[in-house]
Amino acid sequence: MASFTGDEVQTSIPQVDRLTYQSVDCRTAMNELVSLSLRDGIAVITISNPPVNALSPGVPEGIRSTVESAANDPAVSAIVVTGAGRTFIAGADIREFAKVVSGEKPRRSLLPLLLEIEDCPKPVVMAIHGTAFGGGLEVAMAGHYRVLAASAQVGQPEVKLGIIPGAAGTQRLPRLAGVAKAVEMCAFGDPIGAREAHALEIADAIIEGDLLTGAIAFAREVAAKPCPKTRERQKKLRDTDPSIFAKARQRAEKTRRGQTAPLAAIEAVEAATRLPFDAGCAHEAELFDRCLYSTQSKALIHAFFAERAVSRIPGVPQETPVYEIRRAAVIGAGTMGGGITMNYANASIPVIVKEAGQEALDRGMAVIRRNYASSVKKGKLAQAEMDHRLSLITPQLTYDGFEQADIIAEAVFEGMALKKQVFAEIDRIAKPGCILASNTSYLDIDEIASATRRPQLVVGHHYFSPANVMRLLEIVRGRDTDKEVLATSMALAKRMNKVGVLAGNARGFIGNRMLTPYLREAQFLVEEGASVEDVNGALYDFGIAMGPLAMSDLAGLDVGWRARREFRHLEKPGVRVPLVADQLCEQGRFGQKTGRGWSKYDENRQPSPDPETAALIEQTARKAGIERRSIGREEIVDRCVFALVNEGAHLLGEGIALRAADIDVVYLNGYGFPAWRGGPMFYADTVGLKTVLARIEEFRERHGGDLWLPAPLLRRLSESGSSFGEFDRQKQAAAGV
Ligand code: 3H9
Repeated sequence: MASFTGDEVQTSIPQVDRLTYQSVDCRTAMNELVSLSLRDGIAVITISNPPVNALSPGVPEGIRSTVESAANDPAVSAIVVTGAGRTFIAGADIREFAKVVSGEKPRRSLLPLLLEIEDCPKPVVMAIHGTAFGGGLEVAMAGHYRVLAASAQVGQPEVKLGIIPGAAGTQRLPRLAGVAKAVEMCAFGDPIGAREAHALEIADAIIEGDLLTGAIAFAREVAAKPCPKTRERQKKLRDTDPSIFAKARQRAEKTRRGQTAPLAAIEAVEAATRLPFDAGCAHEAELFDRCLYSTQSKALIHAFFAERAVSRIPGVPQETPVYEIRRAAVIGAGTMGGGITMNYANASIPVIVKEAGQEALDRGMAVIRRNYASSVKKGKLAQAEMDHRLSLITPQLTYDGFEQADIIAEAVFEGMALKKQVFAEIDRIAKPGCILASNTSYLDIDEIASATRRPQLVVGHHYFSPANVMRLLEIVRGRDTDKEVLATSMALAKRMNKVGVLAGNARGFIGNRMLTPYLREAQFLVEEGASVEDVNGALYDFGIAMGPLAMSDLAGLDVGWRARREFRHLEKPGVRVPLVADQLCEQGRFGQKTGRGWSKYDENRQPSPDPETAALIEQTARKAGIERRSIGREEIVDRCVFALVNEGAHLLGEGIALRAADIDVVYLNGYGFPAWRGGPMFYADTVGLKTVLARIEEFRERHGGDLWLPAPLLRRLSESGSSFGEFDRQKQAAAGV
């Protein structure tokens, strides 16, 4: 047998006590991570590394030693490998990658272990429930047979972490599932369900009822049969259509713009069709290493953990009791209210949606129906599920039934007077203990709460448009908001399949407050001589889903116009403000919805340069005495992105955002910042805070101090050679979360 050299890993895996093992009927050998027991001649190997049975140090060694013991035991006729708890194996331990990249630990290959499993002379049956992801599926494919619980999922999601399968996944999967499906799974990372896995021959059987019982019965059936080795299968590799790879590359260029791992994954699967297994594995390893050491993979791994860290709030422990949300009510059936209503229905929560007039209510419900129907058409939702979700929604013009709601979500027009009026009304109707949530995107949540007698139950739930699609939910903590309300909001976000991020009560909270200087710089750049297309194009090429001016056109220029009017009194005299957006609005150019804004839009909402806007910009700039010059892409990106970073650092310093990682999660999930850059704060760390600060100082010198005042935290971290990542680590350690 090939040997697995997990040498420096100190584990407590005892060798199976042969005497005890052979002397009792229900024989069990245990260690902390992997255990072996015998059930009537079938060895059962159980991996137990909560929460997701990742292949952390000790697990591969445990599998190896238990497989070896079972293989050598004459009382064993076949082996079942299974996972304890909620899942099979969710993959390699992602935390270990950083240690490998930093040189703290050497990279250990799983390949020798997988060969040992595959070369085992007794049939090895992998019994899969929950998820067999990444290294988990790679382990599974090294077994001779795979049986799946009907609810199980399998996948190679490594590309979502900026890497590719690194333990022969790109070599074994095409041999089992066929090349086209292997390319898709390895390059795009989405999992498949048990039925599809069965149809593709990744799974040999689906077990209804108890998985382990079924797997043992299956093992008994195959005990006397040969042990088919995945690596020796050739049938599905033959006559591969070469256009599969070209098409996948095209798709990756389009849907994974800027990312290197999907292309590497395609190359690795392609290698499986050209090279013998061993050479294919060597090629995969080379590509894996290249990806692992890339900044993209560090960024995506940061994003993975950041998304999971946001729910940890100092002072709100995980065991904080939550309010039960059984019924909801939403005020407003407009763009946001409609999306929010869908979020409740999607989470199986019955919801009333109230509008002031029948026409608006009908329009809102028609949009909701259209959105669901479009998901059904795309095959993303079953018709029955659409019907069920619609049945949970009660549209109406009155407050009837509001007294039974556990949460009331307000989504009326942005304006303090109106919000306060609505909150005073719902406070009168709502039952005691009902949470009142405002979807305000800028306004002071404490002032809104002051219109009620229950400020402790008032919270901001700021969704992002389209609210039924965007994953971000900013949860805004008012001065008096109870911790139970925050814990409930976080849990609700999860139920809605969203990521909740806590924000303090500052104008625009996290996301929109940072957006203000970002959009300001985009507008200044066009006033100074860049074209609208230059600005949009530079940030699009940087990786942002949509350039800043294109995004403003999509959101509607009137939205910012309204907000500016609300806050005009806060503008400091003598400080430069963008001059063109208000004029566009005065001319009725609100962006996409009116066909004209920063750009012109055709009936399919395709943009083209608008000479009238260009003339307006030029004329306005000349009148204001702004010097026009040619501006490079680097300056465009630095001015917009470092404006985000500096504002983010202000927010961190002020405690409005808890962690730099929270800001990253906001920008990745709410504003189309490219995940492979990790978010604005992670990106700043990769550039180096000294460089970022120097650039900000340069802009300050050129454009005046008020707008480019470096955040004190940025200066402090830069001067001490630190980073936002380090700031987060120290803060988290101090808070003990
Ligand atoms: C790989 O396998 C490379 C291979 O080719 C081998 C190369 C040699 N490692 O998401 P949750 C933690 S790459 C370490 O909230 P859920 C997670 O941080 C890997 N930790 O639960 C969280 O910790 P905490 C390929 C992990 O039920 C806790 O577990 N595999 C890992 O919503 C619960 O996670 C993947 O990319 C891990 N692999 O979802 C799968 N996975 O409580 C990544 C999770 O401290 N994982 N944690 O915040 C997932 O997609 C989801 O976690 C999963 C469960 C669907 C499994």
